[in-house]
Amino acid sequence: MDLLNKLTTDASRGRKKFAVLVDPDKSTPASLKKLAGIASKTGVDYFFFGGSLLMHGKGEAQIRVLRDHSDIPVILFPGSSLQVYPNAQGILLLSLISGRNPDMLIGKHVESAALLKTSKLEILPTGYMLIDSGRPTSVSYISNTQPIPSDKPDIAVCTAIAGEMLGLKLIYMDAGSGAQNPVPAEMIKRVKMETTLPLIVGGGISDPVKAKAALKAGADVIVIGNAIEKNQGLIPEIANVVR
Ligand code: 1GP
Repeated sequence: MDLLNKLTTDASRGRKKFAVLVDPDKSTPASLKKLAGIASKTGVDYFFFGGSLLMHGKGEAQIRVLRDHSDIPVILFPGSSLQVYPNAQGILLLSLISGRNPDMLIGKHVESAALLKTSKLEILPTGYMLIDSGRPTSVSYISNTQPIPSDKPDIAVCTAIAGEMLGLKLIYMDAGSGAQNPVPAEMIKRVKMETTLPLIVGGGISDPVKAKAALKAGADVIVIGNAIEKNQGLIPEIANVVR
């Protein structure tokens, strides 16, 4: 089954999923090999691969390490159109619908469209929503967009509904990497209630309690990066919560 079908079927059946975010700039071949081993044993569902910056050109080699040492699908979560690596299985084609920067809504997509079309990457059209997390994050700075205020669930709901009506297939609510506060449970709950798309939630989920809160509120997939970079021992604990 392809990635999008599986994500959609699993979400409709209430099967929660766990994605580990791999930031290429913070990874080495040795750390990725170790990560792939732990993640395979503990039942991580996806690797999301990407970051706000790109300090080197080793992405393709890094993905090869992950794929050589695990069967977990690698899905690109690109911080820019420079981060399109053909040896991943899929790509979150992000339209930053919480912002009003035309480049992030459609411009970058036009630039990469021909390349993506000829690649073997599965395209996962994603409505990407940044949620305020209490302080500026790299992604709001780099994307030159304002996040949705965390106490405005109505704005989040209407943004997600608009994304669904435009034909996007996934919604990703992100407080940003290393966020001070994760996306509020109330906001997750409202967006889940008012839309039918699989809901990905990430940013600032740093322990099993926060993971459980996001899942219970309605997240179908939780994404964790920072906390796992600091402590890979967290993976089995989070995997338990997800199961
Ligand atoms: C950020 O959702 C991801 O885009 C993950 O965030 O690094 O805070 O876990 P963290």
